[in-house]
Amino acid sequence: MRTNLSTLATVRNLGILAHVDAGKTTVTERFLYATGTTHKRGEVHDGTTVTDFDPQERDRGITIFAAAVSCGWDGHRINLIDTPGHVDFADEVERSLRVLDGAIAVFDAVAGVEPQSESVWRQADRHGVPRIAFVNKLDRAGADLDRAVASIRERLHPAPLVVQLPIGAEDGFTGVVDLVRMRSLLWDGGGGAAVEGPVPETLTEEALRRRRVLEEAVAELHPAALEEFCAGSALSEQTLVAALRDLTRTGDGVVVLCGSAYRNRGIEPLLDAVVAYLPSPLDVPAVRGVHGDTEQRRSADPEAPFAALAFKVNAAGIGRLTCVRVYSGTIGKGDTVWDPSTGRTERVARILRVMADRHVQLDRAVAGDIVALAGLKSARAGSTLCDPGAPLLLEAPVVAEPVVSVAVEARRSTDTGRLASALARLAEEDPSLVVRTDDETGQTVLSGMGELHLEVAVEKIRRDGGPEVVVGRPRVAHRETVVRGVSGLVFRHVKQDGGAGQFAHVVLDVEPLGAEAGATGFEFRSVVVGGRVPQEYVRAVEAGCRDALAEGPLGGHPVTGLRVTLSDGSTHVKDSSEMAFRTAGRLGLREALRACAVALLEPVAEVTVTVPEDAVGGVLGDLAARRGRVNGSESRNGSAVLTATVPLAELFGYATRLRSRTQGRGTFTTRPAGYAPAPQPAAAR
Ligand SMILES: Nc1nc2c(ncn2[C@@H]2O[C@H](COP(=O)(O)OP(=O)(O)OP(=O)(O)O)[C@@H](O)[C@H]2O)c(=O)[nH]1
Ligand SMILES: [Mg+2]
Repeated sequence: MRTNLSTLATVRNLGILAHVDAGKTTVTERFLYATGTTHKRGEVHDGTTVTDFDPQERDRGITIFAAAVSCGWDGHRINLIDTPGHVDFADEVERSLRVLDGAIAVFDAVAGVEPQSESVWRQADRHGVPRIAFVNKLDRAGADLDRAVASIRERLHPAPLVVQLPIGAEDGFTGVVDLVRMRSLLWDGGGGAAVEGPVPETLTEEALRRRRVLEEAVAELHPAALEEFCAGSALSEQTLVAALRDLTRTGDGVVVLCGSAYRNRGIEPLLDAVVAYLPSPLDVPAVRGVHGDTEQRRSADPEAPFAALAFKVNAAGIGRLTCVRVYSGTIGKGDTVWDPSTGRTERVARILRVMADRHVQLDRAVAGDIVALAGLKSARAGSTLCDPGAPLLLEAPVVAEPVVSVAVEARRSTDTGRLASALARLAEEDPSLVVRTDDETGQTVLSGMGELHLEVAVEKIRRDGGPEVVVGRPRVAHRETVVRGVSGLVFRHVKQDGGAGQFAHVVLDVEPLGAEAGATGFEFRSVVVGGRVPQEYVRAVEAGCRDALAEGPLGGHPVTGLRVTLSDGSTHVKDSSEMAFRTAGRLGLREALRACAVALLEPVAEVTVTVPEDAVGGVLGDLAARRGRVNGSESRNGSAVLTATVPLAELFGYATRLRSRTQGRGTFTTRPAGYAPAPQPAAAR
């Protein structure tokens, strides 16, 4: 059976992105209900949603693991990834974005753009993922669509294109006017389907005015629309829809819809907008991969050789499932696939489509689809799977570097082996978790993106029937940086005592990368003249320098924020080799760093605290005690919103502290804000 391309045009792979608690999981749940995929509406607070299926997600009421589900709407297949909003799980979002063609960004109509909405928005920008916006929770007291849209315009995108006008507000929010079709949609209290009708008379004038605003905004951005607008000073529905689709796909505009997922209002038009505006796999650029030194592009063609990217592995539960996005070709049950990073061939035992709580077995999956494969033993999140006859390596998602670590140990020494395998399984499912053994103490150290991330990981071991674990105090990952460099450091690596010798001579300059300590990254350049050091040896010196960055002179922390210049060097006719120059680079930079002034850096976070006005004083005092620097405060609906930069090391336990200080009325969110100089006492911790 051939899949023709028109079938692919009806596929939408999309993610739901937002700040914590904006309502992503609730939107997902309502999509499944509206499309008839489920027959009961699950609730986050009851622990009954489809995508928050993990017991910890149900207990904590938050999404931890991105979950893919599939549903059908208006002749289209929608593969949907519900992502976590908490910053500790940003890596799940990153991997999901890598395989998505489009996204819905969800906003809380009271809070507008929140810190993590901004972070995920930038993440989606980096991946070039087209988006539409859904302003949720219009039923809440204090909800305000216009204000939320203003915050989108101010902080995320200059051209939000609002295509609906709410009918009623807060508790009385009952429907929307569709400004594209100029019809009203009303929902009853029972969660039934939308009832369509004419625009209510009381809203006609306002709806016409807003339609006009929309037309003008679209005409300004879209040449064909502008032409029609200039000719007749209006836009037809057809032109408007086509232009909105184009603007969404180019990212020049963002369609904004609104509703209340909880009350099941605004869901069908959101599904319609997904179908109308977000791209199909055919509309996105061909994926890039490499084979050897050659770059290849594969478009979403079912007839091309098979290539897919694994973005998630679920190792626990019934059998190991690998979630993949198929980029090209077709895969059938029983086929073998090749993983170029391990060089292994594996057999696909089953292909599954995840439909809410049940799995539908498929005989095959084609380019553009997102499915789960059973039977793969070694593929990991980030692995490429391809046709053994047409090898290709797709670019793997970037894994964030862990910033927090804890020492873990089995309570009973007889459980050490079991703990090791439980940890290995965790790291396999979540590439942002790193397990290593501390060279000095011999302890097993688990590192991740934050306190919650590690807490969830350790709890998962227990829940999966693993051994009892003793967990040490969390520690942050320090870095070292150069504050004053050296120039003209001469290093000779010479071993010429008989047999094959080694000779490499390098002269290195080291300087800080940024004006302020806290700049991260590493730059390397060579200014050697006259070919005194051949290109391949220059590359070897760079590789050696990178090796040396792993351990700084202060406390063996990774070194960042420096530029190394190879200014001179020489070779020996017989005894020079890439290996010798790599060694010279490593040992030379190590020596140079000892001669530099080096400072310790610690990770810092930008913290946004929302508290009742009467608690501000205490919260500010507490932030100061935590070495926090307050950057701003504003008041929003009777609450104070404080932003501060605080060292991550001082944030351990902050959630509990804030809760008790504010009788549970305070909330806070964090996002990574790079590194800052650490004071000496912190260095000693
Ligand atoms: N009033 C109101 N509450 C809502 C609405 N949508 C969701 N909620 C509630 O807001 C809370 C958070 O909703 P979730 O759907 O879990 O939010 P989320 O974005 O998935 O959260 P994370 O996955 O933890 O980032 C839950 O208690 C929901 O019931 C809405 O439209 N109106
Ligand atoms: Mg969620």
